[in-house]
Amino acid sequence: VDHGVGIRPAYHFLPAKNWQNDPNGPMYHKGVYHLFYQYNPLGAMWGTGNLSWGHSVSRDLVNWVALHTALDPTAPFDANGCWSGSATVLPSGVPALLYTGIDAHKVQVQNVAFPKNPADPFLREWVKPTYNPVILHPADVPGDSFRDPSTAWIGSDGMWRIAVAAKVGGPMGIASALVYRSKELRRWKRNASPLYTSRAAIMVECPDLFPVVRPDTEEGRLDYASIAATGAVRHVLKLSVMNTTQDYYAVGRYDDTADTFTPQEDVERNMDDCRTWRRIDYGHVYASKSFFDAGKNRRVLWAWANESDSQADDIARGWSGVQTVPRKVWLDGDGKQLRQWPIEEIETLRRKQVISLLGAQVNAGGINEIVGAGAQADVEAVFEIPSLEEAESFDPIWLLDPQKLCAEKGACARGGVGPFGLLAMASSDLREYTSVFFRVFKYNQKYKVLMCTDLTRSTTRANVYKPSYGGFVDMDIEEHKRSISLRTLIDHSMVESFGGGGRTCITARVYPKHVEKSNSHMYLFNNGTGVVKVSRLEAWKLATATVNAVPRGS
Ligand code: DQQ
Repeated sequence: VDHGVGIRPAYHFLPAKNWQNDPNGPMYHKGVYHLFYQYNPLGAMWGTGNLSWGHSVSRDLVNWVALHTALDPTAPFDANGCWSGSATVLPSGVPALLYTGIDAHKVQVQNVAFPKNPADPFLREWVKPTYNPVILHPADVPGDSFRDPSTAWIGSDGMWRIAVAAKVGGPMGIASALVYRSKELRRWKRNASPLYTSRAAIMVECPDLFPVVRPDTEEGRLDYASIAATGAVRHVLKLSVMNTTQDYYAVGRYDDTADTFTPQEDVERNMDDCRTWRRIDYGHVYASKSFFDAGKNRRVLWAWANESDSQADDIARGWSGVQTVPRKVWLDGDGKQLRQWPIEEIETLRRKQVISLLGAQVNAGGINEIVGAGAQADVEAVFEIPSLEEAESFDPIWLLDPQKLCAEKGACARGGVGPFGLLAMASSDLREYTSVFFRVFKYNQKYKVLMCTDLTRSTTRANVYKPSYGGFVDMDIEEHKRSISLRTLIDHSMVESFGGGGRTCITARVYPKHVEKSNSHMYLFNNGTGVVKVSRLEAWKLATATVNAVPRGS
């Protein structure tokens, strides 16, 4: 029995086999993109340690060649695992990797590694200097809660800085992003004040600090977070919170003298509790990490999408864990939120356009097939709502939990304006489908847009996690001519959606049963009381990318 039939992604990044989790050290170096990742060479489970850094290279961020593991747990300072970390391209052009080692005593320490031969275009071999570890866990941080060094940046005094996640002050400590400073990445000194703390979060992981500018302002080279936070430049701090397994971010100001990050004020959010911040993705991703792509002067983010079926299923299939498509990220014109969009290179996989139409409509209760889109597709739709009169009224209690609201008001629950959107990975009898949709509510003389990916009908298989994911789309729908866009990338078990031009992203893993024997269908649907216009609809079948040179599982 081939357990992976129809499920293995065809253009998302995953190794040939085995377990992967966090993206590590993404970088652009002399025309080559590198992606490292948490990897278990021994099987399809996370295991009890002993993780390596898998390593692949690419010229286009779409097709990847697998190299040997870059870091393996071979030294006393990483004997029990090479955990997450980041790459920093030094001004000399030579990159360095900073990562967490689980040492021989199972204590977390920070290490550095350099390319053995910096002239090798693929940087195949990495050396770990014997002077490692470069940072030991401080006395006020438990040895199991000190990890994930960020990409280094240069402060106003010319010194390097990194952020390291830590739980400060004993077992019930305070989640902190500590800052360490160094002249040469070898001798590090901890700053007295952390970059940011959040008592409520307890422990954070994989901190990422980066500068952003609005697209309507002049773009600088946003490679280091050192760029003075003046004028159009803002900073984003992303933290992965362990106890919710979600990635949160805030736009704010990084003070490059004090090395502190202050989130911008925002009603509805408590800046001291990073679990109330905006989310990188309202679906199933974790441990995201971005890098500056000097080749195209853009910031690109990766994130890990864990499996949502059982570990036994993963082991039977022989692989587990997918990366999202690389996403370009920038600051929205509102100055408060990020926008994310699949890098343009993904469009090179668009082989066959299955539909292109303008000015269609989906009637109330209607469903229209997008013929031929299948299980490897890229769909872009712009929905226009002729009248917002029918919008249901919004209860402010829902602000706290959009996911719960999506669970209460699924695709089948008739609404006023919406639910309307897509049914993807659908079986021909519609016993299985994954719905991605919007619903518009009336709220405070304005409108509130909810986006959901509902997995409750995604598979008839047992032992699969099938929630209804949800997030609000922070946009004024009236100012946008009562229009809202949806782009969804479908890749077998990945359904990755970008709502409102990338303001709200929802990534889901799905395991439909019908794909073992038959094709998948896609539909537009509208379960509201009024007509929804589809002012633009384009869909393509996507080609299979060469990802780590393995034949597909099906
Ligand atoms: N995964 C790594 C850690 C990190 C966690 C270990 C986040 O370094 O904190 O695989 O998923």
